[in-house]
Amino acid sequence: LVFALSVIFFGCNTKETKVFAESDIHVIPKPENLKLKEGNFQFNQNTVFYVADDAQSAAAQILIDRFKVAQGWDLKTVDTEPKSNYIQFKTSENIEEEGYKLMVDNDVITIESNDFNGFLYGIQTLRQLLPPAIESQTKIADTHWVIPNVEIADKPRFEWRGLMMDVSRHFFQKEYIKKTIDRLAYHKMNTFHFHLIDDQGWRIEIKKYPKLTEVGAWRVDQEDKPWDGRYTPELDEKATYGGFYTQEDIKEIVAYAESRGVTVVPEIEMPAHVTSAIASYPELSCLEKPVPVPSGGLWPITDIYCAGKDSTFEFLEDVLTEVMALFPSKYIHVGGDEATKTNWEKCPHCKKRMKDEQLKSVEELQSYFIKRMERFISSKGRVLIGWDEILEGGLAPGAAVMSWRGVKGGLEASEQGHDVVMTPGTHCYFDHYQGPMDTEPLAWGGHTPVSKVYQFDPIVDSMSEEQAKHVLGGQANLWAEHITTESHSEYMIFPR
Ligand code: TNX
Repeated sequence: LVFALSVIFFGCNTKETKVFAESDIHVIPKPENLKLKEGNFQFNQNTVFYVADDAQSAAAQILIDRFKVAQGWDLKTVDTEPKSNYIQFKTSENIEEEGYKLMVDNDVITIESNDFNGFLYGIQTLRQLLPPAIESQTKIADTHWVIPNVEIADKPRFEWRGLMMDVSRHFFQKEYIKKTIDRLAYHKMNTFHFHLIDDQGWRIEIKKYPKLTEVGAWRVDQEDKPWDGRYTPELDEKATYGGFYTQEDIKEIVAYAESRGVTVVPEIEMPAHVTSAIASYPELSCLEKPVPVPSGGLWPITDIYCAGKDSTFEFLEDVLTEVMALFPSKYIHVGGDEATKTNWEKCPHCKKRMKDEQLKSVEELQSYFIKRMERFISSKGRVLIGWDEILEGGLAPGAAVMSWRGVKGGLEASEQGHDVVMTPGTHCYFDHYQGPMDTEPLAWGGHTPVSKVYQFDPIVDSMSEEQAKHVLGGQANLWAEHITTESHSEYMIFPR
């Protein structure tokens, strides 16, 4: 009987009246202003999205797609105003970048914004107000798609809200990258930092240098055993672990991210963390000796790009030219971290470079390296960003800094007038433990529970107002030396 009645109930699409309390609302991150009102809005198969342009219908599409999968409905967009039961979009010049206003009433929902991300975030808030079943990957029966009447006004505090994923130490499939980007957008994050290169694997197809992925993308699978620091070239033919993204894959990922208001910032590491490149083209290093792509992730590895040979810079400019054609992002990340410079001290090419350029130390040689790349990147209208080591020995004025060794680098960079993204290891490293070590999967070390992450503020107390203006925002980093599966990655990223 209950079954029969519910069939009739749903079949007739009766309006559900539900009384909501504030504690029923779980929008993450918490909106700046939220007012719960009386009444509610119920979605049904006749609900339509009233849109005026492509940006609005692209935002609507995100929720239309969810209703399709979770309920089997084909909700429509329309361009004339319906009488009732619709979501309308209004362009409002008074709303700040990426901000939005959401008004939910009994018969109509209004999303106001001045840009695509704002409309999208209004939609993401609806997605979060709906019952969790809206996230289902299969068709769900018996759900009342009812949400409370609310008034929400929200805008981001920072323009850079990022997550970095290291796809070198662990190769993540394209579909998983897209899924992660969708979840970033769900949480109104807008930047995906793609750590494509590291010692343990080169992960992006470069047409001019095919060996980067023929050789550099593959290694012996020893993820369970950290690398012992010895090169064992005889293992090369067993190098079957790895993978890479073709240029078509990259285009697909970038387009998918764009449809979700997420910018993909590529990272092409230099001058260190590049054994995978040296394994492919040994002439890139000072030693010019063949090496295999190492497993595990123990640092330090001392073989890095030669800073003396012009051919190194030609190679990097060629690589970056292909990379910039694929990624429209304003920022291009060049790594710059943890460069052991012992080879540079002995290399005749590097010594000559230091003499010719009147450089007094290998730190100044690294600064020369990064400044030279900065000239190239800025000549293409992009902005160089790198890990805080790029400050050592001086940095080109236009470059931006990612502060990872605590907030020190960020303080120094912002003092010097550089823009900064804060990602201190203490709060933003999701390769750290989040609970008692004896109950957790192997992690890099450190203890970074969700409560600590929640205390993270990209603006440091001791900053002047001028410095604070240079803080673009914050970012979480998932380094993957110890990550072996997608579900393990999920566990480390969420809920932090
Ligand atoms: C340092 S953070 C690195 C990474 C490691 C990470 C492990 C940074 C710029 N470099 O290569 O994966 O520590 O936590």
